[in-house]
Amino acid sequence: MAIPNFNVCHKLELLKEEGKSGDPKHQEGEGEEEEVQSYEFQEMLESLPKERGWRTRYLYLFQGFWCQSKEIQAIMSFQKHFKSLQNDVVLATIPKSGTTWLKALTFTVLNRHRFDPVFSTTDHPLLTSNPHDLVPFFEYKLYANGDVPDLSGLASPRTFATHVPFGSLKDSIEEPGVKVVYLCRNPFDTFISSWHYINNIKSEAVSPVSLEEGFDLYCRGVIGFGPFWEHMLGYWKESLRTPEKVLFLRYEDLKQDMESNLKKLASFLDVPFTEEEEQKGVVHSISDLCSFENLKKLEVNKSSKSIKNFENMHLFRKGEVSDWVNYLSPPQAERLSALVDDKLGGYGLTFRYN
Ligand code: PAP
Repeated sequence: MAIPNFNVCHKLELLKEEGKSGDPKHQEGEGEEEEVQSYEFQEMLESLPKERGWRTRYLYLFQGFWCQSKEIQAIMSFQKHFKSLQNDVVLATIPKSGTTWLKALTFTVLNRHRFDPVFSTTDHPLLTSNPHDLVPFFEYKLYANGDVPDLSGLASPRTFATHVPFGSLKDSIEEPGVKVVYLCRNPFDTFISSWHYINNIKSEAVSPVSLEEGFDLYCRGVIGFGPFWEHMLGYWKESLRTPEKVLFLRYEDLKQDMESNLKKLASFLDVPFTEEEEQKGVVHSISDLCSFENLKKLEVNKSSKSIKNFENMHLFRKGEVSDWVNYLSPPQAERLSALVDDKLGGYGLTFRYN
């Protein structure tokens, strides 16, 4: 199978409307490339509540979650133009909860008859492509920069990814048979992973976010695609309401028992492992191929960029559960713990921290 290649049909008319309504304004965006925007978009942006951003000057409260202006443009384009098809698969996460891992696993499970993970020593796409190249994000790849991609040539099941909360995704995936896999990670590790990542990738023009400042923003819900509790709850509730449509997985469970979670994933996607495959070691091979240790050491994950401006190497830091204990003070841990209990405790959404 060729690695997906997405042709751009046309630019979203919302963007880059130079000449349509006078001089277009420029996006603020400390550390980001300047981009020409329409007055309509700029006006809409200015009407939104905003807070200090983590790697751009501002985060805006859009459709009830915090995100950057470029993400808003892409999400609007996605919401307007994307048409789901039966059997589409959408991988959903809040950033730093194991997106890269989930992409690797899902791609390998769905394509295992083309690319045998048991004999994958040299020719499996994961060995030469970062998982983000194999399963594209709606908002960072397909619909980024006002692009409207031609997705008609993609083989079924088409597999996509997103960070948007369920409320902003649901209208786009109404087609029967569309499946969503959500990967959730405990908020403590997700915060620490986000804090490291953002300070690694942010441009020098943006002042670093200290641990204290980042922690306070996180606890107030101000993080990309947050508040984290609303993101998690949206998918959690939907997984309880329509378990055939939304599968809710946990990072910590994958760490502890990859094989049974891989079986759960394959069954949910209607491609369960056969007994013969299990005996042949397919499940085990997928787990090995997608492991943190294996992916981290690959050249493509050490030296390339799959998403503009983001070096792949920063996607593979430690890959552990409970690294947060090395960073958060006891009062910080207490504050976050109380917040998690308060926001999620009543819904039966619990986490393991070791
Ligand atoms: P993204 O949302 O920007 O795509 P995402 O992949 O969700 O990032 O998160 C990266 C985290 O997943 C990192 O966690 P850490 O900072 O605590 O180390 C990264 O190490 C971890 N990760 C990446 N690949 C794997 C993997 N194969 N197995 C386990 N963890 C992984």
